[in-house]
Amino acid sequence: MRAQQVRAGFVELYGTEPEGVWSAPGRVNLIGEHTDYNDGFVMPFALPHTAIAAVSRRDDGVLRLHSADIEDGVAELRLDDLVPESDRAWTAYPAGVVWALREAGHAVTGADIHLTSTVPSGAGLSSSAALEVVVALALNDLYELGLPGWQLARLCQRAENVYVGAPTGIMDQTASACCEEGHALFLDTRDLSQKQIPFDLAAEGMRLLVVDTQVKHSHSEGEYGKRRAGCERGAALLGVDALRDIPYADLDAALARLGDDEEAVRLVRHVVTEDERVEKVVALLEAGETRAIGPVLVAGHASLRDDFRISCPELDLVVDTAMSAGALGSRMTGGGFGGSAIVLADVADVDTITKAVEEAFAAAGFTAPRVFEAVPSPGARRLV
Ligand code: GAF
Repeated sequence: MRAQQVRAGFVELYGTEPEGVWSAPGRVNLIGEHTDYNDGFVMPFALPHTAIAAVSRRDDGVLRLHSADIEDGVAELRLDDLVPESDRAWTAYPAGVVWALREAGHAVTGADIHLTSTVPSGAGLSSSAALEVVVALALNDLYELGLPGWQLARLCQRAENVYVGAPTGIMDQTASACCEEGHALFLDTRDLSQKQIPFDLAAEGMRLLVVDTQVKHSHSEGEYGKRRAGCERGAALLGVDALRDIPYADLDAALARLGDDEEAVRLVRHVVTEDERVEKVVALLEAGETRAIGPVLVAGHASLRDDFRISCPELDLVVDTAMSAGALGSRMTGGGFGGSAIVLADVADVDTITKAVEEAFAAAGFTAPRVFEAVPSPGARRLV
């Protein structure tokens, strides 16, 4: 249905049928936060919310972009004029992907693109990665580049890091490109090796809720970059390439070596324990002990709040309220400083927990949160 609407929108705008229609999802991260730029482990799954793009090739070096979600005309850009960090609008994401493909030597000669997205923006659910990946997949298919999902993810990350100017890791793009329906993706961000872990909560009488606090965040602002630089500094102090290289068993010794460098101690402790938590969650899910991941999620939140210091009052309120109202587990998800939290709960407790969170937000004078159920959905694919 949405695919047909986007196709019709393309015809209205550009006067011809698109060559195809593609979709790419946003994601929610179950566990493994701020580990991806430390070469560590993550475990996202795809949301049913997607970016959908109708696309055709051009051969005249022109890129035309239009979003059904934004009141604006068609942006027309010359490929030879694409310059990193020159665009602060949404168009930087698709244009950055075209730039990254060409920079990597792929003969992309232009495109007409019309898109729309249901991934909430600024909610920590990877709306930018969905935009990037849908365009990358469409051009990969149309220009017959033959790039696998993980390689498209790398190019999209380069678009975001260099063209957009946001120093993010590889998790979101890989999730959007590679996740599978009914599964969470256990990803080693060092070599991008992947394992699809069956994650069917409905079959076990549980639900995973996403609570969008409506506190908007942006990765091109300073705090994300500061954490990343702090982690790199910690790795350098410990003489390793990345914090991934500190085994959990050696954590105490590593922290002792950092002495009274409180900042480095906190960042290193979060990353090393978070990698351990991802491995723990994988082991529990593979053993069929889904309910037991709850306390691991809560421990992850405490680490992000107290050591990494990227939570905010709204996220903490979701976690505290949900746990008091009977949730099995809860934590902030994504980059932090706002965005969303997840709540794992038995079906029977979902309404009580949702109501408790909504009432707690109202009592605190916060903007009402948006609560929805997250079902592990398909990764990027061609629709038409
Ligand atoms: C954001 C980034 F884009 C990811 O790369 C990752 O670092 C995440 O924050 C934190 O885990 O979504």
